[in-house]
Amino acid sequence: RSDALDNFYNVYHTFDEINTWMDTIVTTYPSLASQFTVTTSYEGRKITGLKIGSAGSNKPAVFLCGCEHAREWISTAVMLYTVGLLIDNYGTDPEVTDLMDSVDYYIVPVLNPDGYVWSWTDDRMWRKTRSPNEGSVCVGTDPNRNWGYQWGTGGSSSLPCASTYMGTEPFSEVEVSGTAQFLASMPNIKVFADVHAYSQMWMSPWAYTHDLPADFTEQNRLNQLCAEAIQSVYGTVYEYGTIANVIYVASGSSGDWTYNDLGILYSHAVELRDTGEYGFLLPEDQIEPSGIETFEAFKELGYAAAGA
Ligand code: PAY
Ligand code: ZN
Repeated sequence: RSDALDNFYNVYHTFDEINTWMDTIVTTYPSLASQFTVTTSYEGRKITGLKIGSAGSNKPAVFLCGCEHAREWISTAVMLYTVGLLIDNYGTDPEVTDLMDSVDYYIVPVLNPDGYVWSWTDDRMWRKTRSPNEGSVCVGTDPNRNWGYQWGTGGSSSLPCASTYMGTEPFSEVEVSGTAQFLASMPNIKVFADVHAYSQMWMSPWAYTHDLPADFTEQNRLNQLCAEAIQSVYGTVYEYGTIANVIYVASGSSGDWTYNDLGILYSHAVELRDTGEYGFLLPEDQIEPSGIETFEAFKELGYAAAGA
């Protein structure tokens, strides 16, 4: 890592700081980076991301997002780190250069900005959105139980106070419906990864059932490549397989919908470091190794998109 923004990447950042950083990236690297808008949150915040890649039209694309769950700060830090590594290595590292010539990365640092801001200002352990629930004092829906495929069929709660509250109906959360619409409008997206923390797992559908999808062999081939790519850097061990089989049944999660409804074969749920020692409170000195090791897996996703 080389550039002047270096120190920026090794600390956690507020939502405002991230937005300012995105502006800086776009103005500093206009040929490699542009900003896009996904949708708007319940409290009116813009959900945006950076499209990273060299010029070229109709390129296949990888979509990566962090902090669908507010407290999982390392996932956002890794999104920022990934942008830094892609840009830094363009023109110097032949692999990354080739990759950015053939693939675009759509990187959304914070998918749930209302929750993310709340986790900075009021409750570090907040997970859900911040939309009110009628008839309840409890706020928020679990956005990763709110996607529309097999919604409410297991591993989610119908109680508004639960941390896995599924919402009143599929896509009740504007962050989720807006992201789904954005993805549906982007046919070039061949690979999807919803990045969470923690547990060190690289997963694919299904989340709603223990049954294996028809494409499991091919999907798990990429899961394994990603897990091995990560392990090759510092030895960090990732489990891999389907979401239901590796972690637990979770209906209404993002990857089931992107796979089933959009036909994105390579739809992933990723759990970053650690395995529970620090959990959501991962120290900042683990941002850099997390960023560097995860980047190796994100390269594999790029190759998969290029070949898909
Ligand atoms: O699709 O990633 C998925 C489902 C599994 C995750 C979920 O519950 O949404 C796993 C948890 C997460 O990242 O939110 C794991 C963490 C440690 C938790 O809060 O239980
Ligand atoms: Zn999560």
